[in-house]
Amino acid sequence: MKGKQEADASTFHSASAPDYIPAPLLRDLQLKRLRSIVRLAYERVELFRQRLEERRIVPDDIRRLEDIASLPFTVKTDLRDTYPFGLFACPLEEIVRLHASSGTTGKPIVVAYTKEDVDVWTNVMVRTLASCGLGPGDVIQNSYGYGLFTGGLGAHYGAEGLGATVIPMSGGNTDRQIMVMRDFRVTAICSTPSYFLHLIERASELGIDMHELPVRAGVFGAEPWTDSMRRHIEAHSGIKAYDLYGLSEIVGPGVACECCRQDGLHFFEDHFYPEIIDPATGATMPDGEEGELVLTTLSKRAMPMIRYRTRDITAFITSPCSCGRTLRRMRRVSRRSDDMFIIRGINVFPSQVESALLQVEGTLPHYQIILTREKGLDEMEVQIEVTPEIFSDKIGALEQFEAQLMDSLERVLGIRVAVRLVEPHSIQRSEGKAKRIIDKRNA
Ligand code: DLL
Repeated sequence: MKGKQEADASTFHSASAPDYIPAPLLRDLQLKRLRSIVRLAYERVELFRQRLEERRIVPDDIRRLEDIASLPFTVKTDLRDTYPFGLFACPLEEIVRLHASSGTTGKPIVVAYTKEDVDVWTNVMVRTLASCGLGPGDVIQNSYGYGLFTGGLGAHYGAEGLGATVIPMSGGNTDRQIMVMRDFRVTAICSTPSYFLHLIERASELGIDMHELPVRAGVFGAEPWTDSMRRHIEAHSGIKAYDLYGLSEIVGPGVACECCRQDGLHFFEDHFYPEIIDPATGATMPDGEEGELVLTTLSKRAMPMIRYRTRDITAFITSPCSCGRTLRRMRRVSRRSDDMFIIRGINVFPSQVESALLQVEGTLPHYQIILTREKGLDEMEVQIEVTPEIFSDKIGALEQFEAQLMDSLERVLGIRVAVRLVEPHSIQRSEGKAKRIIDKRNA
């Protein structure tokens, strides 16, 4: 086992070998798998066959990887419209697991796995944890929720496959999480970044300094978070905080993950083919430019996804990574095209608010954005917790601090919005994905 900050490129598990595959071999493998998955979807999924027929395309037309651009997109409503099992490419007899994601409105989307699909998922999660410097001997506390959400079981199978010791905590019961972390000598934790923040905070209330514990790595994802949030987490816990990305429709966690360099997330490209498109036109973006991430599963049998529009906004990093992995990287997903809201004609993303707030010393990374409508006009208020020292300051000093935050927000957003300082702990903590926006406009 390594010391607290010692994960490095030399720490990787043998299952990580495909991470270093030479590019031409990877392209050959991807093309072979793409052709086979397109054929499977064409033969077994009615919606996909219809869409290819409308375009007069047959699976054999896919001869080069670039031909993927001729295939139709799949979108979230396709999953809702075919609820629950309409996009399955296998009979139920071959399906060993179902997960579902509730989303914000209406029916959940349902996803399915064959035994082989679960093996692929385990493989990418083993590689994920290995790329965060973990291996046998590590004690991994898994605080992602177990259940229909893919986080819990995804990380669980990965940790077991890696040969680490896994503690299946699930989310919630915060005091017990901290006791386990200390008493079981946990070396790594998997959770949403917002839940880990809550753990740090609660540990300190209980008189436990995370710096003193053996925990040295966190594998965080399932929600957008910024580099400022990473710095806060690392400074207040002494761990290295890695970013893990995934979504139910594609596999769950394990689509892409950071390595020891913490500079972009490597896609597990042997199983998922990424593209970046212009969300308005659907055209492929020039390499390195920001756009919507589109993913194709190259090996999933139960529910192949062809050109799935994730709504997540990112860009490819074009330079090779100094860790030696040949897998392409993307910048961290800081926002979704559909969590943007418009205030007085200006497009705002929660991640912009987060980075503007955390630039100011004395803020805590707990905030909420409240949207209201008064006399037909949209108003936005940002509530942010501040340190007890700031909060107990004189009124004049508080007003000055508020103004400082408003200035910082104005610099980033281009509009002046209301800020309300609130006491530590007044914003509700999440056990899973944090709720950043309270939209009361249509209430
Ligand atoms: O959140 C799977 C997951 C579990 C990923 C645990 C990582 C760790 P869904 O509930 O289907 O699946 O939500 C997927 O969450 O499209 C993104 O918008 C967002 N998301 C996931 N990971 C990240 C991340 C899981 N690292 C949706 N950064 C995705 C930013 C993320 N957003």
